[in-house]
Amino acid sequence: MLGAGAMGSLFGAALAGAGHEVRMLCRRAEQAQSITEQGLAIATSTSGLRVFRPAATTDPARIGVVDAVLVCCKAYDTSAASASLPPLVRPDTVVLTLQNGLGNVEALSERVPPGQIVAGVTHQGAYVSGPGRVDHAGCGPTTIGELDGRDTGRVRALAATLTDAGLPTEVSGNIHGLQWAKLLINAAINPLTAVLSVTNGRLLELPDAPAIMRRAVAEGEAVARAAGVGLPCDADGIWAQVTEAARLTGANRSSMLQDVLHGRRTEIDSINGVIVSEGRRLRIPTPVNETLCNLVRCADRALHPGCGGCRN
Ligand code: KPL
Repeated sequence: MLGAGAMGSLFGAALAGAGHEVRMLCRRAEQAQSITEQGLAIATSTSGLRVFRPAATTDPARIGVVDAVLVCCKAYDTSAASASLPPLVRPDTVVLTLQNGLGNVEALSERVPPGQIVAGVTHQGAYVSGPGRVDHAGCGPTTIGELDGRDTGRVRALAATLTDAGLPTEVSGNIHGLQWAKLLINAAINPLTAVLSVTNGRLLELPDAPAIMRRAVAEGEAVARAAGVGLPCDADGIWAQVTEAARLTGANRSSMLQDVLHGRRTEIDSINGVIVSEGRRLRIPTPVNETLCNLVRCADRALHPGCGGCRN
């Protein structure tokens, strides 16, 4: 697992629980030490608190080559994190990105041949609720696929492995379209939850919030279509996916809300920021997404005034 945040911990713990040899590659030594000594505690409403014990280190050379690398770090860290890949990868290692936002495949391609990269989107909801503890707040589906849309044995095997580990995963021949669809879901949910400090489910109950979300999605959809992206459905279908994602992960604090609360840099540039920059390139107006970007930066600065631009 490249990245031991909420999502990396959830996937790593599930795979370890299913009997796979899992190695968590952490950025910080204290994090690796905590996982090694205390394990990863995953809390769910159905099974309570369970502790899993994957191995953890900060040194990729101590892991050596692996069958698959699951990349779960923040989008803005992908380039730096991909420097850890060479000791882990042999010619048949699959590198699966499950990250939010766009640009991750390109960043990973700096270190790994694109033919070894597989992309995925996950609608799992999880957040770090304490040191070494993750709350699994919503079990949405995960979809993975080859970048060129081929149906391959390796992608089917990976999907089966994740499904067997309790992370329901399907295969798609249009993963780029699904990445954009997920980007639109994140563009609708993440910035508003971060600015309003509410869970994903609460967002839909607030007056005006759904209308803002719908406009953010409509702008993103126009940009995606102008860029020639094969979105899996029309605007109503995408909106249905947004509400479904908010419902399935209703108790979850979005990753962007967690980032703002913990004073971490957010992924706003890789989500709404991509809609704005692609919109500029294609001459499609994106005022709502631009405002959401501005608001997230304001919320971040308001909550952490001392940090003088160290994050966004
Ligand atoms: O991907 C997510 C995120 O928080 O980044 C959603 C689907 C909104 C779940 O919280």
